[in-house]
Amino acid sequence: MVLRIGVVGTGAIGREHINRITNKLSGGKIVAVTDVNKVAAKQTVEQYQLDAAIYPDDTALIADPNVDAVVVTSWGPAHESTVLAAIKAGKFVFCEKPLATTAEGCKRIVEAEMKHGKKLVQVGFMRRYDSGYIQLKKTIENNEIGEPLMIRAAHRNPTVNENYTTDMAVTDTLIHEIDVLHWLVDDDYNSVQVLFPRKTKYAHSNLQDPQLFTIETNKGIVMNVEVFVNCKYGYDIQCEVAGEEGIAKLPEFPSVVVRKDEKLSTGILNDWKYRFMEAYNVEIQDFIDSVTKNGEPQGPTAWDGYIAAVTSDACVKAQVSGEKETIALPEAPEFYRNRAKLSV
Ligand code: NAI
Ligand code: ISE
Repeated sequence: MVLRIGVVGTGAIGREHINRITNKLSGGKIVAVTDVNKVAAKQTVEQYQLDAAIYPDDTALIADPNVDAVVVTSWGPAHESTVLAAIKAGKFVFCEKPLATTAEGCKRIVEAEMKHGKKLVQVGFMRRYDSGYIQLKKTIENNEIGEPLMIRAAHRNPTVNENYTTDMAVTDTLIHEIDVLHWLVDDDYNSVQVLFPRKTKYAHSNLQDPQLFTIETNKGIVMNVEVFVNCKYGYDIQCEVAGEEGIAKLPEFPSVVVRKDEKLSTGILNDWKYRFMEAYNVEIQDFIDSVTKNGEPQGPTAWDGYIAAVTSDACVKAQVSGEKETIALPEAPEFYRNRAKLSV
């Protein structure tokens, strides 16, 4: 069976996903697209030579009986209404982060999905599909470093545009660590505090950059996460877990090592697209396969999207207050318990 997919939002990552579904993966076909920017939608259909309908909006796309699943790659504030409409129509949804921009919005999605009675939604937390994070998780689960005590992580982008504000360090960037770090150590967060080091001269006036988040878990693991989005030198994702018996580190992205002119050098990527290319491929293939074979996606759930949003709200509150803020996570309903079963 081929999964017939409609894409809402044909911007940067929308096109990336369209390209991978059309030219790299199997079992999925783009049959419809829409974008508030009509020119972008038309250009995308032409660029990838798609045999796909172009709809004026998400409502019309979701109503198309040829659309089995919806990929939501529009701007964050537009996600909630599209996901809710897709659930109402009983269609599968792959939604890029954030699931919704507020915890209340995510909760509405969770409630709609539970009311529907079957899991339909997968959230684009692709790091759970990255081979480096998977190896790191296995190392921890196999007890190779003993009980995890501390994590040091960094999320660095070379630069961001003028629209990127201080809170987006949480809602747009840290959100990936928020999801992946608790998954890594199988624990829940309970507090967060934020420090603003000296501001880089490369950050524009609306942005405090870099930022340091100290997040604590129920078991007492302390996570120190740096977000630095004008680091200049490249796109760099770091994660080191210190345990009672040893230290485990996320592998570096492989790159040729050159010995030349009395120097040992290796490249660093400059874009998320390349760093997580394989993870996005595995993630979307898993969505297609699990939906077509098992009738429900098995990746990160709407509940994962919701608890990430609750955590993200606490982080933004801590940015403003400068205090240690509580992260009060609700208990997962039966519907979502053990629901994200990744087969990778
Ligand atoms: P973008 O700005 O390049 O593309 C977004 C597109 O959505 C634009 O073409 C815009 O016209 C369209 N759009 C906005 N509202 C719409 C609506 N109501 N209906 C239809 N189309 C609409 O943004 P980008 O970088 O592609 O990001 C899209 C989403 O993907 C964001 O939520 C972002 O956070 C997420 N993202 C996730 C990444 C990941 O690593 N998982 C990486 C980059 C983006
Ligand atoms: C972007 O939206 C993403 O989701 C990337 O994965 C992340 O690294 C980047 O910081 C965000 O702006």
